[in-house]
This record gives sequence, C-alpha cells and structure tokens, in this order.
Amino acid sequence: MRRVIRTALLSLLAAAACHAPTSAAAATIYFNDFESGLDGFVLDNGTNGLWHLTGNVPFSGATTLGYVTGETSPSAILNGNFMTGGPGSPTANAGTAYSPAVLLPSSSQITVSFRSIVRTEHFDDYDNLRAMVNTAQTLAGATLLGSTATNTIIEGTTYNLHSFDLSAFSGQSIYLAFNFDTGDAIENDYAGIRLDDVMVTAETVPEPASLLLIGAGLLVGVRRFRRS
Ligand SMILES: [Ca+2]
Ligand SMILES: [Ca+2]
Repeated sequence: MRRVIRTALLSLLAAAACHAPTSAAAATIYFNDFESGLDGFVLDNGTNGLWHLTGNVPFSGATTLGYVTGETSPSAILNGNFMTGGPGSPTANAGTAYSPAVLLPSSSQITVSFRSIVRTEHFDDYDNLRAMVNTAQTLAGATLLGSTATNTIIEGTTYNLHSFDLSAFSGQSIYLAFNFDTGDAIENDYAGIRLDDVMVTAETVPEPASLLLIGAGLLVGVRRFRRS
C-alpha cells in the first residue's frame, strides 16, 4: 500500500515537473453592477460632467451608471439628455468615471466587459465615449481599449455587451476609466450613456510550482504518518 502511495506521489511530482496540462478556469476578478452604490467607483465630473447613478433603464437590478440629466428615475423608458449651460448658452461637457484599483493576476487571458447604452450624436469624435485602462487613476497616459469614435463601442438605444483584452496588464494593479466628452455644445439632446455590469475575468491555471509544493507537502505528510 505504501509503495502504491509513494509511486502515485512520485508520479504527481513528475507530472508537475513536466508541466502537465491543467484545465483553465475563468475567475471573476472584479464585478460592479452598481446595486451597492458606486462601490468604489470615483466620478470626476469636472465643471459640468453628468456621471451619476440612475434608475433610468438599468441593465441589471435597479441601478446603472448614467451620463445624462433630466431623466426619469426609476423608469424603463430611455429619456433625458446631456445638455448643459441652459437655453441660449449651451456648453460642452465632459466627465470620467474611474473604477477602484483592480489587482490583475498573472494570466495570459484577462478580459474586461461591460454593458452599455450609447445614445449620442454619431459624428466622429463628438459625443465620444472612451473605455481606458491605466495603472494610475488618471486619463494621462491611459491606454485606449475602445471608443464610439473607433466604432469599438457600439451606439444604440438598447444594451450592448462589450469586451476588451487586458492581458498586457497581467500582474499589475489597474484602474478602468470611462470618459465621455461632447467636444462641443451642439447636438446634445440625446439620452446619453448607461453603463452596467462592469466585470474583469482572468483565465487561471495552477502553476507547475504550486503543484510541486502540493506534491512535496503530501510526501512529507506520508513520511510523518509512517513514522508515527
Ligand atoms: Ca445594475
Ligand atoms: Ca453633441
């Protein structure tokens, strides 16, 4: 019996040493459906940005992050606009919603996804929503993941699911940033942005070194058992 156990453990160690194939699993690293408030999100609305939590057409639950004003909340009917400055003196507006720091594991496949409604003026860089990632909570030096200007964030009156690769930031602590900028004061009478269910997932596989440690631990345990 002991020989069988010892042989099995040695086989396990040998397999680990040979980088035996192990199955990958997608682990959720971060999730925010805005049902517990901002839950660590920071809203930088500058002088006249409009990011806030709203019950106007959430994707999940009762709340979503919106870039809009004058909307009905709660409501399942998309309304409101992002006009600022008042009648006769309209202004451009912009704001950024930052996630809290998210520590990414070492993984070759890390993905951020979110649901969004983008109901804006569809004209090049105007009314542009950008999804960014950075190792600091700032737009300076941030990497663009996707935008409405590049058509990687789809505009529409219902929620679309978007996902972007974060693998380049493997092992780092990152912040997500969602920046909306009208660019000018024209054509801002649209229902704006809704953003919900922000999620980061990573494919994780046990490291061969971890398997070796587990195998070594088992061997020690068996030896102690034999001595007792
Ligand atoms: Ca929600
Ligand atoms: Ca506009």
